[in-house]
Amino acid sequence: MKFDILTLLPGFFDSALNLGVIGRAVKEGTLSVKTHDIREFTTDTHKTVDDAPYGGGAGMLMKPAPVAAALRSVLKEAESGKGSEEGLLNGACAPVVILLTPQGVPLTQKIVRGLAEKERLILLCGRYEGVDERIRPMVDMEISIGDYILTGGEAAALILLDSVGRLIPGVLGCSLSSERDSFSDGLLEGPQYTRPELFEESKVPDVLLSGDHAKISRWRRKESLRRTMERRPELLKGLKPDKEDRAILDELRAEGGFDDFVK
Ligand code: 4G4
Repeated sequence: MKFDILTLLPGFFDSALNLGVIGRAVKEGTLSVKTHDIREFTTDTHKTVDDAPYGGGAGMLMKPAPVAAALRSVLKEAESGKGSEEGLLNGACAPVVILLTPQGVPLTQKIVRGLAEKERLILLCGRYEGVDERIRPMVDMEISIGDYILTGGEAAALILLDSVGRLIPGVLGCSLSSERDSFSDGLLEGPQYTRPELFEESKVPDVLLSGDHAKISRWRRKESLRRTMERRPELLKGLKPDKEDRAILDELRAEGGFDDFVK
């Protein structure tokens, strides 16, 4: 999977792309990430990337021309096949251009899964008060990482890259761990424990030490459902409970407090 990041702050990504699971995947070549400095696509002597909004008002906007030139440069390279395995003419799928913006579609694990199927993502990061409206038709999707404002799209792009990158085969050590975690089935993870067995008067639940794997699985499922009911009851709307889930949900209801959730 290849990521191209269009930004005014390429240095923003230096540490994140060299550390941890993503850093290793980049070093091994499982993920390829290239930053492109939008300022390098200016044509004036002062390398101007921002300007005041027409109609007046506070703040500045990103000028459209450097953004458009940066985008076209990356798209042209993708078409020629450089930086991807074969190039567009040899059957590769077209890169998806994504603008990170508070006005975008809210990012979910479902969207993350869809993006992980693409072979190339181009992430456009806005600064100042945002980008000129005429850039919008040049992007395929607008994505928001949540209902809050950042000083730029870079932090949002990193979150998108991290969430998509970890689903690419070979990025996580164990291929099962991305399927097993929170949201793979739309539920929250229950409590988890590691050594020691006793930590500051608090003991690991006996069932986890029992060696009875059927019992452990059922306990984990119950705690996952309990935590989801307590913290994110709206997530249970998407649950398709099997017979065992129904039995567990009945138990949780009997234990009290959750009458409103799930039929
Ligand atoms: C584009 C338009 C994304 C980019 C406006 C980006 C929050 C998110 C930006 C802006 C961002 C998000 C300056 C508001 C950069 N803030 N929630 N800031 N702003 O995904």
